[in-house]
Amino acid sequence: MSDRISLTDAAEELGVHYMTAYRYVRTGRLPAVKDGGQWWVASDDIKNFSTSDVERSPRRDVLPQLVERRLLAGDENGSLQLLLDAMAAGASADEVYIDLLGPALAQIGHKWSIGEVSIAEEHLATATALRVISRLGPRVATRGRTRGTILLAGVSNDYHTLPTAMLRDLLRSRRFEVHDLGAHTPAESVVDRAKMLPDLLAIGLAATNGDNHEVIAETLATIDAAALGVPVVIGGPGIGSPELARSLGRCRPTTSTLEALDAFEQIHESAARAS
Ligand code: B12
Repeated sequence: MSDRISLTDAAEELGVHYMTAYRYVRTGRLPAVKDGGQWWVASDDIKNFSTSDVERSPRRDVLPQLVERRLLAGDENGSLQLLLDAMAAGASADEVYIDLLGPALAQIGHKWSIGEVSIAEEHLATATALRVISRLGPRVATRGRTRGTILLAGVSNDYHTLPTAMLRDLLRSRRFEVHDLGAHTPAESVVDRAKMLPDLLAIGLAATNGDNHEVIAETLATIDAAALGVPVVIGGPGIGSPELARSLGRCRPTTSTLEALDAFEQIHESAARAS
């Protein structure tokens, strides 16, 4: 068992400011234990750290793994710091949400589905992710005159909250006003809210749960019957395929986050042309 030194001495050995070394610890890059109100680092970990540049400024490809670890540890500040560091290093909002946070959650989901991660761990990670994006959202939103309103909701009987919350932030970074009704929203409530939005451009439905096609069909039929005059974009792993989604009702299916963002941009353009 290698001996340990205080984080203050570790910072000196690494040639960085104490706060930088503390950030390495908080973001899970430098293993450390807190004992007697003080952080302690094993000498071996310092040796490994000083030789590997990966830990100092993690390459983009290992970041989802680091984010996954912080989320599973319930470490809100550490997860957020990793994403803010990536933005400081030039990552766009799209890259942070689509290439870092998305894959981290998908990996947690995969490990959960094969029993490597418990329901409690998945719940902790999800709750932490929700708090992280609630702090990240205001930083990626773009100020200025909005380009119209988009109403987002998760279809009924689907308890996945993050898909609309993540897309909401990316749409706000494109200066759209977004109303996110969250998971498990009855179709009637989507219609009620839509009727209250004068400059409504489109409705966006998230379908994550796999075996929910009947509810999707009912939701699309209810919205269609309300004749709101705006397109309905629907996406997520729960739609199966675009063909299947179209067979369920009048909608514009999207199979990825970027495709969804493009769909709303095109809808905005055609509305601008029509006005
Ligand atoms: C967290 C989670 C849960 C949590 C949700 C808690 C919460 N508050 O959100 C809970 C515990 C409730 C849950 C329950 C279940 N879950 Co779950 N869940 C997950 C997990 C780990 C993360 C989901 C998430 O939020 N991802 C966020 C982003 C990353 O998801 P995303 O789909 O990529 O979102 C993007 C797309 O929707 C895209 N998009 C594309 N086009 C469009 C269009 C619009 C309009 C919008 C808004 C978005 C959009 O934009 C989004 C943002 O980037 C996933 C794993 C995964 N792969 O994502 C499993 C996962 C989605 N769950 C799964 C399953 C099977 C279930 C359960 C059925 C398990 C069970 N047996 O009980 C239940 C279903 C409960 C229900 N009725 O909904 C499967 C779904 C497989 C499938 N499609 O059939 C997954 C993939 C796990 C797995 N690998 O098996 N789950």
